[in-house]
Amino acid sequence: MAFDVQKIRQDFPILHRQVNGQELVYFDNAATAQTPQPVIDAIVDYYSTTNANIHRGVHALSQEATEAYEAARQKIQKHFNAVHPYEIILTSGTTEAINCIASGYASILQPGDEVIVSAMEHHSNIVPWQMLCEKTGAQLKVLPMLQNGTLDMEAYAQLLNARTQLVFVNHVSNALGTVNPVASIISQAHAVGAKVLIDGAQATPHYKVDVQALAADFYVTSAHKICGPTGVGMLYGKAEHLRELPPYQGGGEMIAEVTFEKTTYADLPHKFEAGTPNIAGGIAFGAALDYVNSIGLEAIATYEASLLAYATAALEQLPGITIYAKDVEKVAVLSFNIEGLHPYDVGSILDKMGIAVRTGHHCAQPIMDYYEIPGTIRASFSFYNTKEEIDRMVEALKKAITMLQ
Ligand code: C6P
Repeated sequence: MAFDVQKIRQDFPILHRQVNGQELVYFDNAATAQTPQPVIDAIVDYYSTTNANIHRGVHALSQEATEAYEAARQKIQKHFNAVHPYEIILTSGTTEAINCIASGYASILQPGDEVIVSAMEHHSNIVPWQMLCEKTGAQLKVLPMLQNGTLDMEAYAQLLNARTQLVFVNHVSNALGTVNPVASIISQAHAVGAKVLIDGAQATPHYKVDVQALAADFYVTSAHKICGPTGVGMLYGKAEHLRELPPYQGGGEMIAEVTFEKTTYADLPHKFEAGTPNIAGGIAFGAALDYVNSIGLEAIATYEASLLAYATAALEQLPGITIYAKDVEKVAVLSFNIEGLHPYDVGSILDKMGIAVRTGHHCAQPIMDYYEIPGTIRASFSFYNTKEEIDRMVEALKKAITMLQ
């Protein structure tokens, strides 16, 4: 079936609104993707017909809500090919998923242990590990990046040793769009007995990820990057690793038995899911995966690659442009600067013309430090964007250059 972008756009109500008197061009998909009608319907439907607390009630609503929530967990499990549904912990997002693992290893790591974090991470995949190292006395080693926006895999091989306990790398860089060789990163880490957490926040909107094929120990993402709602995400962990870790938070539903002398914890996944979760969010996360699967992630990747090629060729014609990580394997993210112009000023002018891009360090300051720049302009595309919208951005950039230079 041909990829019909105009038909797909009909599913996204927000794409038909105006911003600053112009039809919206939404190129900030790496920050959060837009929400299609079936996902909005799933949320409205849940609150209209089913709203109740889960895992707690004997009454019909509670049981229906529990079934819908657990069905969503199973959809997520199948989508990412986890072995068991209980290997999927529903969190508030990528950030909480990473913090959950970092908090767990605080009681496992010892002084002298080493952990490796890549130079290309979002702050969410840096700061929790720094905090972990401060608590445990473990040492944080940085896997460096190269000028072309890829990771220095020779340096990685040198960094790995018998003291390495954990490695943290994103599957795709949010600031550059680079696709990292995570299967090789994982297998090399396993060869020295280290475990790997992959931050998949920017990969999962574009690729079908198979956690078993990757042999990932932990894989995390946020629903809102994949057309789902904000405030819900996934922590996948191999059951044996999750069982080894202590709970992240204490509270209702994560216990087996509570007395003042001793509390015992519930089995997976509940051990890591204290308190009332984002029930509607979890159900809508499942609906979002159904939605992207109904289009097909392969078809999405092919279409987005054509947008990236088109936009790269068009932007290259602009005077004074620098595109970061240009000739490497990438998702549809263009991070660039225009000589003499501050990214913020360019972003503000684009906004006046109804075009949403992100500017700044993109919560990945070490990348900006590496390139010695204050930030970039980032246009991140999704499968509902069009070449005509890219033309509009290019025209707007030409105007910005004239106005600001
Ligand atoms: N990046 C961006 O504009 P949360 O906020 O928990 O849903 O996701 C955090 C996060 C972690 N890792 C990566 C690779 C990410 O891209 C993000 C979110 C957005 O790039 C917002 S800062």
